[in-house]
Amino acid sequence: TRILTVPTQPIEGQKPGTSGLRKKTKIFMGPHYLENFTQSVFDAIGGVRGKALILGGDGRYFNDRAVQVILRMAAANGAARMIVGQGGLLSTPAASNLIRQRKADGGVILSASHNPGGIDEDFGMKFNGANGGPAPESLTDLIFARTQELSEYHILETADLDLTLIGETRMGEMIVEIVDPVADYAKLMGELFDFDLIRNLFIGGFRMRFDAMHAVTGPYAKAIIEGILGAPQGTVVNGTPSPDFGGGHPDPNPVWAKELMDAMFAADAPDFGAASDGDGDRNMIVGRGVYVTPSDSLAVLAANAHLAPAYAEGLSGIARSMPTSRAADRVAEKLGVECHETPTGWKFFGNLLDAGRVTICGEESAGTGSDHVREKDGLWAVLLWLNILARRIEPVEQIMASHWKEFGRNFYSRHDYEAVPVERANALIQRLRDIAGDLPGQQFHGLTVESADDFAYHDPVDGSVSKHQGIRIGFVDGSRVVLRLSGTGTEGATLRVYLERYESDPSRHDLPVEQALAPVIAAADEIALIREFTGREKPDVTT
Ligand code: VG1
Ligand code: CO
Repeated sequence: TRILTVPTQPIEGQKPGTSGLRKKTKIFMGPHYLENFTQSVFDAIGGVRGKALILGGDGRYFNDRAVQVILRMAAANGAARMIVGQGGLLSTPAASNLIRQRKADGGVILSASHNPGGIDEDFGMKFNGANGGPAPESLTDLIFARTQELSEYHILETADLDLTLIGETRMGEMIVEIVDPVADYAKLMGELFDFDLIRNLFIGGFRMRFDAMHAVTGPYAKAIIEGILGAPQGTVVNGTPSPDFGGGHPDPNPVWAKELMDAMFAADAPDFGAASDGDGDRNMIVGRGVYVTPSDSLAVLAANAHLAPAYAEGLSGIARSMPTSRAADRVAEKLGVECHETPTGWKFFGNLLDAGRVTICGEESAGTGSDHVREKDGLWAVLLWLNILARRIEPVEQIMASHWKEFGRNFYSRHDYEAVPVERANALIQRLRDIAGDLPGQQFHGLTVESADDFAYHDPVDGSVSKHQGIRIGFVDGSRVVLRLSGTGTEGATLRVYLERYESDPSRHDLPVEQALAPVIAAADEIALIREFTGREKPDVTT
């Protein structure tokens, strides 16, 4: 083995987005691309000499190659130890947990999450710090700056390492420890929830369908739900991770998890359905004949968390990303705990969690989690739901109805316009920034604007400010429209329009969502000129 120092040049566009760097797989496979970014991460954290890092990914195409390259570079840069998931696999929450359990200096996670995988699809890489959470903006800025001045990287000339056998081995001077990706995570879940109670639920004939969408949660769900909790074989479907996720989008929403939706709305539907995304940090919850929106799921989990052992003493606070519906705020108010509104992306919850100011966090995009790790956690949300169902012995539909009765219902939907030309999407947002100040007092489709701004977040823990996080338009009746551009896409721009309307009257809680939101949808288009700017008559994806 020999350490090579390879001359290189900055590569344009290596700017981490909402959740790490995401690009077309072929771009990541291009000359020096992965190497440049990896070296930039190592340099930005002050080098890796003598450090221990966690490494793993969601198993998508190029995961296996990238792991070998990163190991060689870590060895060449003097890392003391790399802890790698067997086969190069780790779900995002399991990686976060390992960083914390093993007191590692951080971790590298290979994933483009819910984006499709394959040689013609997407790949991604993100860095998490010693607290187990995604690098904050201050660090991603440093990483990006480093990519723009990089002139060389270091890599060990050596053969690939066999990652199939659990145990310790070496690469050059560096120790490589290959671990079971599931074991530590399953143990943590057993400490948080009442597994005996859930086991009894299944013994009593409760039926569930967990759709792993051919992604990384398959092995986790099989080990925990079918293995430890004793659900019948076949409860977990699409449970073997594949490099292209079976050709689908591993995005757990009613559009991409249609197979699960169909099963849950069929005559012989199971009691409970759930799905997870590519890297296992998102969750989708469906009852028999009822889809639970992620915003509602966050509110229900927060209101019922005390039914699970880990949260029996209550919550310190609740945080949600700005576009997430305000259903959780009503729960926080009732519980008398802190409530925070943060920009989109899990990295913004880190400080609040570290400071002990919030216990549960969530995003409208199907991410929910707690202070047990520093990432959103798909299977955790599913297990908390199971724990609540085992305690309440009520169908999901009834739990939703009584929640809305108690707190009112925040009707909610998200409209995505994908692959919009970047200039047009930027122009739409810029125009809204320009007119926001004049909107209050104006009427659109019977709705009077109360407030409008471009959201800026002031982190109450470290005082940092993050500007331009999305346009918020609030109406006098409590309805709201949020517009922002996605930071995870790899083609053109994706415009996300988030629509919300509050209804306190229980006799109106059964309205179809699109009907309840109709005036808000119309007002959004009139204010933002969505059709005009995008050239589209309707959204590509509605969730
Ligand atoms: C999307 C979601 C956001 C989530 C992010 C990463 O970001 O909206 O809530 O945190 O994906 O999730 P954006 O910028 O495209 O709206 V994951 O599971 O893709 O790591
Ligand atoms: Co994800």
